Amino acid sequence: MFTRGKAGLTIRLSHVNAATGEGDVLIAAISGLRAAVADARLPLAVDGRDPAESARVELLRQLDDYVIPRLTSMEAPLLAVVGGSTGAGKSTLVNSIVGTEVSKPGVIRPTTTSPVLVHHPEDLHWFSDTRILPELARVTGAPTDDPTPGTVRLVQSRSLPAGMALLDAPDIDSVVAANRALAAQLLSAADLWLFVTTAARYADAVPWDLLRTASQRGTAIAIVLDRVAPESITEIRPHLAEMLREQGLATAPIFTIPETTLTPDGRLPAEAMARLKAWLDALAGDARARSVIVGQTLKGAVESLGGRVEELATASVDQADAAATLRRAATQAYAAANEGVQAGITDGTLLRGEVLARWQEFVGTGEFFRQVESTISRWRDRISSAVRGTPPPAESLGEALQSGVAALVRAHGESAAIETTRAWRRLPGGPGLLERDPGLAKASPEFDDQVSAMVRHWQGEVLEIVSTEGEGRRANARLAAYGVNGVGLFLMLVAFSHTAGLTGAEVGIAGGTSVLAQRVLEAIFGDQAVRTMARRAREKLLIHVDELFKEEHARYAAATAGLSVDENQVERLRRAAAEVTELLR
Ligand SMILES: Nc1nc2c(ncn2[C@@H]2O[C@H](COP(=O)(O)OP(=O)(O)OP(=O)(O)O)[C@@H](O)[C@H]2O)c(=O)[nH]1
Ligand SMILES: [Mg+2]
Repeated sequence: MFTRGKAGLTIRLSHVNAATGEGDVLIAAISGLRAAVADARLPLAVDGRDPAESARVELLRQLDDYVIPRLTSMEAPLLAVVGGSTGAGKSTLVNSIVGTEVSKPGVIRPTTTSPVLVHHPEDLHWFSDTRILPELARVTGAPTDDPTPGTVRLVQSRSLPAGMALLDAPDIDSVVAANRALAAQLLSAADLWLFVTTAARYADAVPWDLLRTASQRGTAIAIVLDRVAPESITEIRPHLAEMLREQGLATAPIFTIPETTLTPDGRLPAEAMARLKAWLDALAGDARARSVIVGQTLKGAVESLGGRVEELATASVDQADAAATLRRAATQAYAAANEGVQAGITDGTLLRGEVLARWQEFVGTGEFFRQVESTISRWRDRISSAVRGTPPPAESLGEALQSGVAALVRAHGESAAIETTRAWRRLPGGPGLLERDPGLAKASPEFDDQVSAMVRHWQGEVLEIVSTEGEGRRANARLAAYGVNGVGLFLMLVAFSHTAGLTGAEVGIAGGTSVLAQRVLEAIFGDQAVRTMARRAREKLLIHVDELFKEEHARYAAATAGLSVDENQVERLRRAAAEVTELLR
């Protein structure tokens, strides 16, 4: 359907739906592109996201409103959309061309809020269904003063030929945002823009932004310079022509309509719009000329797809990068938490404070330390009685260890959440995610309980290590004497006891603690076995901590993944665009 000729690319309109299937291939490729664009998500509020999202929506609309319907029905009438600033006289112009009041002109700005599409009665079927502008409901009948948002009014008129329709659009630079958006949508659905501006407004910025875009997309444009005082025509027209040239629109015809008194029924006198009318009549009477215009605009729109989709792909890359950076921040925070716990259980921290106090209670006074070497039986008795549960110290020591370990894990879990939040506040897209899920600012509500349960479970495992190691050994008898629970506590202490990090008197006492506990264990199991058991106890704890942190960490990964920023989005967009551009070669 696109062939390379002397004049570069031309569209052979008649072949689009021909049996060759050439057109169908392009339609299929563009439909694939549409799906990729529709599925694309830009959920993270990073720089440039908002314009990229607007461009995505606009692209999707143009595909639905224009490119796909036009490709699938090249024989549909040419749609000329009359656009421009409010009060430029668009509705007046449309009424004047048609010869009846099809659209209400007005003094209150903006007047036209929903579009009016004028067509020949024979062309009704082209516009009554949702082939183009599927989002707008069709209404018919005489124009009313009541606003009818979300509709397009269909008006039949025999003053237009079959094969050409005219649409009166709301203003493009409206104070009403919905009007503006609708006008832009309508213009991107046009085969031809009839751009109405006035002597007073022709240099305004908004229309030129739109004209520039249209120029880049190769849209067919004709300019109507309305309401020019006859004496300034010679000044304004060349200036406007120069501006058009600068924007690559040198070929756009300019129709000047001098300021006149309107006829009593509000229409432009015939002589004022004679040139425009003649041009439109010529177009209306010449199916080939119309198809050239349709072909030009369609070709421009199709050729613009590659670049526009690439912009969306680039914005998607930014999204993926931002999501990866956010995820990395969480990963780092939880890695630090794991390291923190690991350091905390080996640097002796756990043997401070409460644990130390309970240990002292457990083993009694300094006398105990002095006597222990020689009177092992005495202190064995002491421990066995403690383990049988009557005196509280063993339990208290177990609890102190439990809450010490739990506090350590909690502190690092909490600070990983806080650290991740702090990082996310500064990172692109992060604040939005935190707003959406305020729970991310802290550890999960279940975390506290999970930590307690995990530590209890681990203490059970330590007892298992002790009883497994004791099985079938001579040690078994001694183990029975001290009790598995008591020996388990000793093992926990040894697992946590390194003097690094302790200061002053604590070193002596904690050092003594571990030495004493270690001696007892070695007496039961032998020194090599004690080292292995202590390592296994530590490892098991660290594995459980890691599992818990993984769950905590997963919330942040889920927050970024839950946005459905699909990893393949970039590739899918680029592949779909490449399929279309391939066909244009
Ligand atoms: N004297 C004179 N008045 C005009 C001319 N064109 C439009 N008007 C008046 O200017 C006002 C605005 O004209 P409309 O046709 O409603 O303008 P519009 O561009 O459709 O405006 P919106 O629908 O708000 O975008 C109306 O009161 C018209 O009667 C003209 O060429 N000469
Ligand atoms: Mg109007």
